[in-house]
Amino acid sequence: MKTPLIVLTPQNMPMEAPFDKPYNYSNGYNTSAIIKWGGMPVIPTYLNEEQALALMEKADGLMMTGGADIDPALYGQEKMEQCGTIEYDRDKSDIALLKAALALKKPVLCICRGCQIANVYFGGTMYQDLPTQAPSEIKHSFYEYPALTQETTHNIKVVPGTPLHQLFGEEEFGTNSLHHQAVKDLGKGVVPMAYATDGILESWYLDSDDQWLRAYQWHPEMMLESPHSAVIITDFINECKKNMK
Ligand SMILES: [Mn+2]
Repeated sequence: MKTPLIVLTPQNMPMEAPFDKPYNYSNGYNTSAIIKWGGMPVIPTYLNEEQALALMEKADGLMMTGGADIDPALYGQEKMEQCGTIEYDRDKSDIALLKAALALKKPVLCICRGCQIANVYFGGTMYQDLPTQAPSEIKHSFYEYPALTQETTHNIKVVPGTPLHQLFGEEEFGTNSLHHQAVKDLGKGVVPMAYATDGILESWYLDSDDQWLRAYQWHPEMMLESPHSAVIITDFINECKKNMK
């Protein structure tokens, strides 16, 4: 059976002496979800463009994972006080991996921060902080454990005719929600697939005939028992398998 190699955008954890090189890691939900639904996760360190291209040549797909806020300078804004800590090296590495995947036409699954940085890469902008810039009755930053892994926080409305709608045939379903930022202006080719009931973008896909890219603001990989997660992540893994030699 074919098992596609899926590169996960990594995080680096700074360490102190004597282990003074950073640890390279990814959240265990990312690796568990990829393994559960038939892929082989690969976690690199931060990569420059040349290294990212060399790695993606050997891989079958890219998963842009969750994490810290994105540098607002990347979408032409000053950093607000409510914006979180920026991991500049991670921004550079994430963009290098995304560029490489796009150059090689490898399928890309974007989760949370991944959904945001890919939109910024295509020229879009962000709400730096939803509570101050787009107040709503929905609590998008619902981090309560263990609820976040299995329970739904808010509903999303699926845009008819989009790939997400075709996957389920449902117009509305519940998701978890672990974000205080969100997509504001759409980048070039970014097509909405779902909105939260307060109008915040929760999913989009790239308008392209030859590039598969799906983005989700929620965390399907954390909802390991959810039938929706099974379908969303299997959809990505199946796309990666199609491109295997
Ligand atoms: Mn949300």
